[in-house]
Order: sequence, then C-alpha cells, then structure tokens
Amino acid sequence: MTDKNELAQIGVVGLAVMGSNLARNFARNGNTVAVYNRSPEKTHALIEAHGEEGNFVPSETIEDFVASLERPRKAIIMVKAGRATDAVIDQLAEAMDDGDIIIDGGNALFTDTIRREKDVAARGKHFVGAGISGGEEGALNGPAIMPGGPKESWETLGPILESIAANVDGTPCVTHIGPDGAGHFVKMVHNGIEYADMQVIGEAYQLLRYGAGMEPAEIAEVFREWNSGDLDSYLIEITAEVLAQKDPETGAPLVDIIVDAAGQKGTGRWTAINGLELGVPITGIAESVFARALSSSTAQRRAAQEGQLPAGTIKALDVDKAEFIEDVRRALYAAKLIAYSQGFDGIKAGSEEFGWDVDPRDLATIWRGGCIIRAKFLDRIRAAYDNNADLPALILDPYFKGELEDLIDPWRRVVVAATQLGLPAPVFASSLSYYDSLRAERLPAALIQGQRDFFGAHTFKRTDKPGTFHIEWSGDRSLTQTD
Ligand code: NBP
Repeated sequence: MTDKNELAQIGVVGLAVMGSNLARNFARNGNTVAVYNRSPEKTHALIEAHGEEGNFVPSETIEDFVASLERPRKAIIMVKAGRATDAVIDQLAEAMDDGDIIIDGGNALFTDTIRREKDVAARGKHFVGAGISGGEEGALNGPAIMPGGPKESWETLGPILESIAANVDGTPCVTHIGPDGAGHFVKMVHNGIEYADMQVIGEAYQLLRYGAGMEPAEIAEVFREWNSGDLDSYLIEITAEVLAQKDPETGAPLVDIIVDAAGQKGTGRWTAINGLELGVPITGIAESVFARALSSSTAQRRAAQEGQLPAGTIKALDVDKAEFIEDVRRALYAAKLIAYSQGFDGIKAGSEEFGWDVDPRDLATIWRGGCIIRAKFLDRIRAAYDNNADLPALILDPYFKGELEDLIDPWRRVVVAATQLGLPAPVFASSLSYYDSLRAERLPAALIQGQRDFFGAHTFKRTDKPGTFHIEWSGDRSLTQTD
C-alpha cells in the first residue's frame, strides 16, 4: 500500500538489494516507510513488486522524501559505501531540520563515521553510523544492528530498530554500542571474526578432504553433526549445505567446480590494519585475510605448482579416520575460540583508544541472531563477561579454560598432522603459536631487545631492577643506566 499523505516513521535512501530488503522489513513490521533512490526505477520496482507488504511512501526527489518523514526525521542511508554516502549525507543534511537523524547503514570505515558525525553535528543534525549484519536475507528477515552515534538518537531510534532486528529468546539483536564510530567499528571487527571463522572451517574441510581422504558429501554429514554440538552456528550450518551441493551442470561436488580464489570487500583487511595500528595481536583475523590474498595469487600459485616446490621427505602420518575427525573438530573449536578471544581484544583496544566504553556483553548478546557469526557459544561468551567484565582474555574465563583442557592435545596433534601431511592450516597453526606465546614464561622478545640495543642503542629493561639500560657493544661492553 502506498499513501503520499501519510507521514513515515522511518525512511530508506538507496534501494538496491540491502536497502529494499530493509525497507520491506520496516514495512512488514508495521512501520510506514519512506523510500527514495537516486534513479527512480528502483523505487518503482520496489513498490510494484512489494508495495502490498506494508505502508510505503515513495518519493522521486530527496526534498519530497524528507518532507514525507515525521519529526524528528529518521532516514537510513543504504548506498554504496564511500563517496556516495557523503553525497547523500550532504543532500539530507541540507533538506532536514535541526534534531533530525541521519543513519548510515552501509559498511563504512569507522574513521569516516567519526568524521561524518562531527560534520553532521556541526550542521545541527544527529548522525548514527549503524553496522548492519546478516546480508540480504538478514536485512529482510531480521539483521543484527550495531548503531553508534549520540545516546539521545538511540532513545528515538531504538524502538523502530528493535522492530526489525533479529530476536533471540525475546531479546532484539540491536543495542546502542557507543558514541560516533563505535557501531561501525564493532561491525568491522565482527566481519574480521567472520573471516577467521570461515578460514578455520575451511582448514578443517581441507584436512578432512585431503588428509582423511573424504568426499565433500561425507564431510557435509560431519559438519551437520558438528552443528548439533559446541560448534552450532550459522557458518557451520551453511558449510554443510555448500559441501552437499552438486553442480547443476556437471553433477560434480560444487566445491570442486568453484575456483579456489577467495574474494574480499575490505572489512577483514580494515580489522587487521586496525589491529596492527593499535598493537593488538588479532593473528587469526590477519592470517585469514592473508590466506584469502594467497588463494587469489593465482599466477604465483601456478608457478609454484609448475616449479614443483619440494614437499620434503617426512612421511605423512597414518591417521585413524574417526579419531582424526574428532581431533579436527576440537582443533576447529580451539582456533575459533582464539579468533573470538582476539576479536574481543580488538574491540576492547578500539573502545579504549576512542573512549567508547563498549560493553562486550552487548556484543555477545546481539550477535546471537541475525548476523553471519551467530553461534550458540556466544551465550557462553556473554556468561564469561557477566562473571568478569574485566577478563584479561576471553580464553581465561574458567569455562573456556576448561574447554581448552580438552582441546589442546587434539589441536596440537592436528597441527602436527597438517605439517606432516604438507597441508596448509595457517590459522590452526598460528593460533596455537599465539596460545603458546600467551602461556610462555619467557619469550624471545628478550633476545630481540638485546639485538635492538646492539645495532641501534635502543636500550632495554632488566628483570631484576627498574631503569633503562644499554651495553657499550662496540666498546668495553660495560652496562650504563640511561634513566
Ligand atoms: P550497493 O552497494 O550496490 O549500492 C547501490 C546503491 O547505491 C544504489 O541504490 C545506487 O543508486 C546508490 N548510489 C550510488 Br552507487 N551512488 C550514489 C550517489 N552518488 N547518490 C545516491 N545514491 C547512490 O548496494 P547494496 O549492495 O544494497 O549495499 C548497500 C550498503 O549496504 C553498502 O554500503 C554495502 O556495503 C552494505 N552491505 C551490507 C551487507 C551486509 O551484509 N551487511 C551486504 C551487502 C551490502 P542508483 O540505483 O541510482 O545507482
């Protein structure tokens, strides 16, 4: 139904797949929704195909669109992230009144959101950068939403966003994350965790396929079974679907037909870059981004295959299939735990750096539904932060520590097996090194400090007394205290 005279509670600008689905979701949940797209064809197409799903107020100019919104006006931008977002913000800010709210629901870089929030606030309007996860399907049927921006905007926006968000056990998967860029920042890290989660699933598949010699359909069954236990999650569920799928043209397993070069749109890379900038070892996420990059280095891979780089002569392990499958399950669980633990470290570091005061319990709560990394074990993560909001690391929570007791040996066996089989398992292996680094009483960093002092007089601290010291390496090798 469309009614030009009815004022809309919310508006959506940008009616490509994400924007139209979000608009339909608003309308289906009882909201009157104003819709506008730069080229009117998309607006017409939406109304024609789905106008009967609820109350839509279509407009062909941004001025009409703004006039069709009730005050304070609330408009969500769902356009291509980047310059298009700036252009639409400018048009909206021009046409809106003080106190109106502009929401960017695209995948913006959080530093852009911080800048935009300042600019829009200076023009008297509110700006909310909202991370929206769940893809097309989530936008239509219930995404997880991570809005940042001023708290007072949340008071106005909260109920309407709650009306369309996914819902788990009566709790909507949306909450105010923190000021300015906080929402887009946590959405970025969410995507980073998603990269790592997908990569460890990929590594488990690779080991079962080429280590245990199993066929995709058989592995699909294994993943289906895993989905009923600790690993119960959307990504494990869809992995089983993908592995069971046959290519409609050839009848071969689809996974064998798909080119093994993984794409990326940038949010994983942003997360890794942010980890490097803030000095947070989010190794699982960074390795996953590099793994995708390596997979896409097709010319180099071909050269390496044709040049037949030596595989070595160490004999592959003779693994018992059933035991190996269970070991791989546990290694996957362990590596996934590390990815989440590191992701939450990244969020904590960002929150401290930018003064956002993000509550990790909020994330563990709203990520339980709607989003790509939704998983049963987020309940455990929430419980961990409920028990101790200042956990030094998620894996130090008593429950997860207990889980790791059961996981550590299989995890080590799987990394050894992957190494001996000559199968790549970058996140399984590097996460284990991360874990062992955290536990290590002494790290080779002491030696690195010695080297740095040798070639650059960078000084070092001593274990036995305070102060900063230097050795006269090219002289008499005496010790001097520099402060
Ligand atoms: P696209 O990212 O493909 O963007 C297309 C939309 O942007 C169209 O409505 C287009 O209008 C509009 N647009 C462009 Br391009 N330049 C514009 C400009 N200068 N002024 C006004 N409008 C402009 O759409 P999408 O795939 O629906 O994604 C929308 C947002 O959601 C993006 O930021 C994307 O990153 C994000 N996203 C999120 C998820 C997720 O899982 N959360 C998934 C996919 C996308 P036109 O029709 O006139 O060309």
